[in-house]
Amino acid sequence: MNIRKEIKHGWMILLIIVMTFVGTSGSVVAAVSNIETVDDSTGSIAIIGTASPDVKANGQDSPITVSSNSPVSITIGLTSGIQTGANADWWFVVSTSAGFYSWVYPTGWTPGVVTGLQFPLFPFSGLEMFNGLLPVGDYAFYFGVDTTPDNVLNSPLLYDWVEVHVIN
Ligand SMILES: [Ca+2]
Repeated sequence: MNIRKEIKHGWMILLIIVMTFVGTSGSVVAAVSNIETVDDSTGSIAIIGTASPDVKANGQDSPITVSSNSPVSITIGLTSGIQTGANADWWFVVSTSAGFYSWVYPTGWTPGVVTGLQFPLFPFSGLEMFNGLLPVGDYAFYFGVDTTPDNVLNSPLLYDWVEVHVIN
């Protein structure tokens, strides 16, 4: 009698395990379609999110102050995350005392806020967009991507910026 009871109990546990697994695996599939996870070298789980642009001035994220005879290097990078391969408008824009300028493929720096190019998102880092002297003034360099590829600056827009202050 006790043995039959234990067998029945065992089947119920197995059934619960199977149902939990089926239920969880459904949730996992749903989650993976939105968020991918990766096991990093530390053994912890890192979440791969949406695209994250990065722009640096002389290797720094924080505002820099330089003299007008010191060259400024502007580098950009992108963590594309789950949006890798998504077609996007790319924006490389600098705000100056003389207005906005945009880096446009293949022309180069152009007055106004203009799409740089349309291209699928991919991960990269350390791409130099500018290296040279800047006249005295305040600048903000922006790098952004929006995944509505229509040559219009619109949402969803992801961007980063860095300030450069040039003094005598
Ligand atoms: Ca757009």
